[in-house]
Amino acid sequence: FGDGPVVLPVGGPLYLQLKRWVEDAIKHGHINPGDALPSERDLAQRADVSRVTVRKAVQQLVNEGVLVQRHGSGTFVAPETQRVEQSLSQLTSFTEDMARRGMAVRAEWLERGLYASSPEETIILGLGSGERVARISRLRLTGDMPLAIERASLSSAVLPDPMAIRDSLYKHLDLSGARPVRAIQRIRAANISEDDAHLLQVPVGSAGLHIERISYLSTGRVIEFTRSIYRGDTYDFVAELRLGD
Ligand code: 16G
Repeated sequence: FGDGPVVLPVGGPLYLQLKRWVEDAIKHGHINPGDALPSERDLAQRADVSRVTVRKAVQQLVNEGVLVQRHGSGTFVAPETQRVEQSLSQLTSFTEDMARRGMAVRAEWLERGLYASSPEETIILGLGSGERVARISRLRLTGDMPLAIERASLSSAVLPDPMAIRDSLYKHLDLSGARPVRAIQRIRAANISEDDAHLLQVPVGSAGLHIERISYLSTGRVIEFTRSIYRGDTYDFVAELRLGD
């Protein structure tokens, strides 16, 4: 951001002028993804505006995802996100997909245990009366970057001890001879809700992909019902199409 005076573009309220100045500096490559923003006091002095004006401009840019705030270390130009290509033609797990790309995976557990099932889970998973459901919800990350939130439900008959899963659900199922062999996946556009946006570190209401996967064992039994929110700024889902008969 240099250290000279900040010359604001003219027109409109001061905070919008400052906001535009920051946007232009990024657009013209004067500042780069990952660069730190000068302190509020410094910017206010250099642009000859109040700190309240700086705070308002910065807040809007944070809400729009142009800047990111990290507790204790300041405000930065948002890093450019690398997009991930995900094939839609193969039944793979998140861990396998990331390993193939050489990306490190990590999970933060949001929920894990056995619960009384909801009517929807009972129907989709074909649960017997009184049969409990195993729920595992995770924030899935590569390094520090959150990619998706996955909320999976499975019958407690196939997953009696959800606490025993170490990292990969499919690996765990594989070891117990219950790896799904087929799945139906439905993808829909969604605006990311406030709670999920917070976890995914994206602005509230930004574009996401809502994905529902119902997967089956070779016996035809439904084994998994998972609802996920993937970041729209990160994922491309790709399928190969062939001319039909
Ligand atoms: C994928 C699946 C999810 C499955 C998970 C298992 C989608 C949208 N979702 O992320 O349904 O539960 O893989 O991954 O593709 P894991 O074996 O790494 O836990």
